[in-house]
Amino acid sequence: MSWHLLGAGSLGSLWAARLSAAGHSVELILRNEQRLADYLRAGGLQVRQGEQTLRHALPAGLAGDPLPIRRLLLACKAYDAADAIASVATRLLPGSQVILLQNGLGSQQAVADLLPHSQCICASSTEGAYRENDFQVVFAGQGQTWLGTSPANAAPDWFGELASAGIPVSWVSDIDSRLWRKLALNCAINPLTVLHDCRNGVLRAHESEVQTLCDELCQLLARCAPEAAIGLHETVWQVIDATAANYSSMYQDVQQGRRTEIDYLLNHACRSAEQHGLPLPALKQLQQRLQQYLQQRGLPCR
Ligand code: NAD
Ligand code: KPL
Repeated sequence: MSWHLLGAGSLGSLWAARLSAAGHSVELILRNEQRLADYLRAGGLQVRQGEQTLRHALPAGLAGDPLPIRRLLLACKAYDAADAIASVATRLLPGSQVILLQNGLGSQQAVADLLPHSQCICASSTEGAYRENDFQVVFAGQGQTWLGTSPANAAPDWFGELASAGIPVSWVSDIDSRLWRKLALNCAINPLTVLHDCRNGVLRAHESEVQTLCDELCQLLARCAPEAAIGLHETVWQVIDATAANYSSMYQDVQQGRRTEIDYLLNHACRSAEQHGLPLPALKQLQQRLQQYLQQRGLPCR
């Protein structure tokens, strides 16, 4: 059974390369004729890990191609997910399965609403990859990816193929809770690294600010995903220490003038707090400061 990949960027290329190297058929769906021509000229996807660079000449096509899709990996940014899926919706067979690799929350529901006849599988990943050039990806950090459905279902029969292709995956029954936990970590760390213009580790110097945000995020999690609140403060500090020398993904997006995923992280947290009638002043103020900062740099604040 073949896989299709929509969103041949950092994380998606990493998945496609491993599946293909393990003998699975994978076809890329590229955005337009120009991207397809660029890809064909590049001669495939290139993935570098340490000293080793491998090229994977995977077949590629466009969203409008006629072949039906049974298994799709959606690996674009959260803000592109709904438009991307709409472009292939008519090709998805009834009962098809779609893995959603987006960080944050909100895009998964938007996609699921467009696909009433497919099964959407959400993912939360701590793997790290970045693009050096078009179709050239660096595998920068080992990690883990948790997958599951909401409401919980058994793992699909092909799930073992992912692990045997070397993708470190676990099937979980609490994917919502894991997505909320990751969202909370990202809300406690990423916006502050942007506003203080710093690496993650420097947040040790802003301890009370981080603690206040964690207090409020715990109040929000208590309403939305109570298990995700357990030990949040400790985990935030562990992540800050373990990634002290790194710049957060949001920091890197801003530095490179790229749109951030704020709408699926901090904005989503603030919207959810409002829906629950929960006043979270520090989180709200953080959102206002970050939105102002982004606006001043000509970047979208959603
Ligand atoms: P990326 O920007 O490197 O890749 C996204 C790709 O999707 C791009 O190549 C873009 O051209 C393509 N795309 C967008 N819309 C499209 C469309 N309509 N048709 C075809 N292609 C389209 O992004 P990424 O870093 O791989 O991140 C993807 C998601 O995974 C994000 O939500 C991110 O937060 C999450 N994530 C990334 C990492 C990482 O290390 N890169 C780690 C964990 C989670
Ligand atoms: O996920 C992260 C990111 O940079 O997006 C960490 C390292 C956890 C910081 O929030």
